[in-house]
Amino acid sequence: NDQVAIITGASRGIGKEIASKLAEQGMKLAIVGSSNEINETAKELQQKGFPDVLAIQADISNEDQVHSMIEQTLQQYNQIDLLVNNAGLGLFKSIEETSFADWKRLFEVNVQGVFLGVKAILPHMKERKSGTIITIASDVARYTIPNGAAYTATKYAVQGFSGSIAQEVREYGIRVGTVNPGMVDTYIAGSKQGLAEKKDWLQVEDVANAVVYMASAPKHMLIDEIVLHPFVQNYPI
Ligand code: NJP
Repeated sequence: NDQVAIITGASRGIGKEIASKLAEQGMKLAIVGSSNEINETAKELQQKGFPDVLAIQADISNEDQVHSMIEQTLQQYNQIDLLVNNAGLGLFKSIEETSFADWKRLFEVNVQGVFLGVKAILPHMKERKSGTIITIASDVARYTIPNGAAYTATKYAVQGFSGSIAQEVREYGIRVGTVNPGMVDTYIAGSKQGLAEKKDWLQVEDVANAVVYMASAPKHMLIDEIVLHPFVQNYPI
């Protein structure tokens, strides 16, 4: 398996586990995060026995940095087979507590970041007539939650974006899908991974396994959406 994957937001949480599971499949990796933590995560993965891990410190809401992230990966590996748009911010506040700055930052990272990544990678995938793009959206992209209006709006946005481009690029052999988890035990919105009260939530490997399943589907098969919840999650539809 000489395939190459870029995973955004891979310094911790779901993205880090996706990186680990894809490496176990034999994929070469470029892992992206906006802080220096990404370099530590790359070292950890290398120490686990995966030498082909390129750490890229980039903010996915910045167009130049996203271009550079794709270029650095191509320089290192010459090809990119899979883009996992995983980086995202959570915000769980009432609308009164949500500032316009909060709203804008959430859209910059969760929506603009996905747009920029897809725009930057498509020329390469189109040229090769192959590639897979998986976006981690959310189960909130199918319903609504109180104290999550801005977050929910960003996830509806990427769901719509992803569905539209899936149709545009299928003629190039490019597959596009979303993985939509419910509550996952991670660091989202200032939380900590491993807290006792989250032990029955989805675990990062549950989401990573879904990504591996989607990414490794045979060429004739398109899995366009996977939705997964913890059994304990009670949600309105
Ligand atoms: O989040 P967390 P999750 N540019 O906070 C990075 C979705 N989801 O694993 O930049 C580049 O543990 C950040 O690194 P750093 C969720 O919406 C989750 O839970 O250095 N990278 C870190 O590596 C999101 O789309 C739940 O701070 C940026 C990573 O992103 C995805 O799952 C439920 C960045 C975030 O790690 C992963 O979230 C659901 C930027 N501008 C959907 N900003 C859930 N946890 O319950 C942040 O339905 N990062």
